[in-house]
Amino acid sequence: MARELLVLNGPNLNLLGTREPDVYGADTLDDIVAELRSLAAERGYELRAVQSNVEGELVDALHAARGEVAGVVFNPGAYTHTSIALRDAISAVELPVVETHLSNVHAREEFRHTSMLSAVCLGVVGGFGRTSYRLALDALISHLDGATS
Ligand code: CA2
Repeated sequence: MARELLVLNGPNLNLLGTREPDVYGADTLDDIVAELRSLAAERGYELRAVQSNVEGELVDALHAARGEVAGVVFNPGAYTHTSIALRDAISAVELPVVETHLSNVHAREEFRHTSMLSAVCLGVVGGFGRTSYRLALDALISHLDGATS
């Protein structure tokens, strides 16, 4: 298996850094991906990054990742709370996926408290802004490299 990882982002995350900085921070998605790329490189992994506002394109990106990458850091955006299609895709591709959120969804509206995806993910990280992505990447690589702590 290639030492490559996918960072996948869902709807509206292309707007990061341009609106609602109080909720989602001031960094752009490009800033976040650039930092993750360099952290991944330090640990011997290449990163590919995909963002889409279209549910089916996120499904396609997961399918395309199968056999090509070792794992996925995935912020599914609002599809977290609604998408059985993404849940089925995550199950189907049999890749370790870390569900990742900038905000603490449990401290927000009730409709954000449910995730369709968490049960088929390796784990969930949220509430730490861009640090959530760093923590998710670290956890994914530690899992892949067989770290025990
Ligand atoms: O906290 C997260 O990362 C979320 O996945 C973000 C989603 C939200 O629907 C989830 O409940 C939690 C929303 C992403 C919207 O991104 C924006 C970025 C900048 C400006 C406006 C929206």
